[in-house]
Amino acid sequence: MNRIILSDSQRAQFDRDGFLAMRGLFSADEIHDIRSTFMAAAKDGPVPGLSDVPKAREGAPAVSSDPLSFYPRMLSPHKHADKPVGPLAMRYMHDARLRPILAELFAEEPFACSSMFYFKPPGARGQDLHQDNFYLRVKPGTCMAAWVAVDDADEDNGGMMFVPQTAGLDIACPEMADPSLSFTTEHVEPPPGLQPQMMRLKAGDVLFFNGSVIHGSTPNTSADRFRRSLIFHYVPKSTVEMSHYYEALSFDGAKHEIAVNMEGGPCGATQDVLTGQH
Ligand SMILES: O=C(O)CCC(=O)C(=O)O
Repeated sequence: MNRIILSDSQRAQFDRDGFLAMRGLFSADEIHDIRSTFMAAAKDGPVPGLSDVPKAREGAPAVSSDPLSFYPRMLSPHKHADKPVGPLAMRYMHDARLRPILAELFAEEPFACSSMFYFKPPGARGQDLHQDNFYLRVKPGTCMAAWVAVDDADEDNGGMMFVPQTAGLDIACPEMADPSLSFTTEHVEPPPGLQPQMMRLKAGDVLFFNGSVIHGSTPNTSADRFRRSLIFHYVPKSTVEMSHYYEALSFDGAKHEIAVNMEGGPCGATQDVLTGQH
């Protein structure tokens, strides 16, 4: 496939690290629209069928003091055509600026398969280091995220961390995450000698990363800065199997049947074959 978007150095960075920040892809007006539409959806707290309220766990903050109890992430907003977030998420998931970048990174046509929105208010826990293809279970190859910064994101408000040079790693069986720091339960330890690095992003930047890269986010320790993000996942057209939680849509909106991956996964035969949604 011809290179049409990425420079040689961007391509080399993605090939080495498995992640790449494309700066200023979305305008301030677009980000304002995304932010205000999701904030309006969340104004009365969790929305049944859309919000993913963290489960009570030993060591996690009490519901009454957990900012994520009021502002949990929203899963698959693009499937909610009856709410303003639905058409908005569907439109950006199929945005014409994302497709050629994804096509170049996959070296083939991308299919969209998931959307999420993270509010991450001040005081919220982060998401411990993990690999996305543990959840999406794409085979062969891997998935790709397009992570849209809806606020400036850095070390103070729970920015994104990536472990360089993990683009080609196998999917590991995770350890248990610290519930006081992470609202998810998985932790993947970086290989010896490799350290997570914080990305500094501006609202409107888009991070692309593949499903093997070890990444996560820190707690939001700021006093008053939300760290919102609109996140999409894609699979290459040649995908044969993936988790039953997802369905593939081409950029023209057509649905494509992909078989369910029923293998035991990296934790062995005892792992629930239907690993939870990302
Ligand atoms: O936005 C975050 O805090 C974490 C998101 C993430 O790790 C992911 O989408 O895979």
